[in-house]
Amino acid sequence: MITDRLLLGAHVREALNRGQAVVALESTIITHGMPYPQNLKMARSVEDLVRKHGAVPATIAIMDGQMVAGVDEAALERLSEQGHAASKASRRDLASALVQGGLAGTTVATTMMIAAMAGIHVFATGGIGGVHRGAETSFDISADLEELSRTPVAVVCAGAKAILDIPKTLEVLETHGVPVIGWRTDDFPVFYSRTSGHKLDLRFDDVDSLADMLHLHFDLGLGGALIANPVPEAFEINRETAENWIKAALHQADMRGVRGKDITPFLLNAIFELTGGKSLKTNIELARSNAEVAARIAVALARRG
Ligand code: PSU
Ligand code: MN
Repeated sequence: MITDRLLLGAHVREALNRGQAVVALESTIITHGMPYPQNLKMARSVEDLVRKHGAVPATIAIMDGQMVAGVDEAALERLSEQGHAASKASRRDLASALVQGGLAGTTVATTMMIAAMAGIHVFATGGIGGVHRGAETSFDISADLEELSRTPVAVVCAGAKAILDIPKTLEVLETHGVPVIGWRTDDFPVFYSRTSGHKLDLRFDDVDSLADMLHLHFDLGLGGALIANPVPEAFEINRETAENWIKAALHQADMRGVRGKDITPFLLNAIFELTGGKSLKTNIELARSNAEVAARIAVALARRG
């Protein structure tokens, strides 16, 4: 039974029972996306922002044989301290991570799955996985994209890191029928930078119209949706600078032959080190901004029942 393995935090269970707004948050960003202790600080501050905007935060992780939606403060600390010593669980790893026990950070794909099982339909993250550069030979396409096509959760992100091939990522999302919605933008953002030069066909500027659209999308059984919220201007890094970081990180990965599930964490860490931590400030601020937008959407969706 799923219910034996799914544990809802008391605050999350109550909110869901009352039909209140809940926002899911992922944990691979904590275990594999940022170093300690900044990861813990980010995780707490993102939860606080969700609360401040009227929703209940549900950070999702795999802990000691259970899928937990709404981890407590002690669990946030454990996840942050373990970092890369925890495993990284995407869809294919879910059952084995549960059987193995211990801690696993959930990627966007697994966080969506667990959120949907719990009855949560809005999720905030930093950046999603996508089609990697060179995918035409490596076939490296994140399971996040397929999950978006089938699982009814709206994922608010700052686009995708330009460590990915952005046009191919957008093409795969289109093939899978995933709406990619610009939140107050016409241009797909690329994590550190507000624009990529790749235009989006869908744009929403007010939260009520977006909630109407999402409500119908879920009602029709059309799977998930991606909401792209550009990093706040004050923290933006220009595209050339970010591109130089990324090229250097990709070069390192290539030299060391990093592959598979290790590539995304490797690149994130390489960029952190290359920039002497400068990339981290932007990373944290965009996660915070996404949490705020997600909370507002969740509140509007909760009103629609
Ligand atoms: N991109 C980021 N930060 C992250 C991730 C991606 O800028 O922390 C994490 C997310 O959890 C995402 C996962 O779901 O990496 C994708 O991994 P992969 O490419 O192995 O599917
Ligand atoms: Mn991959």
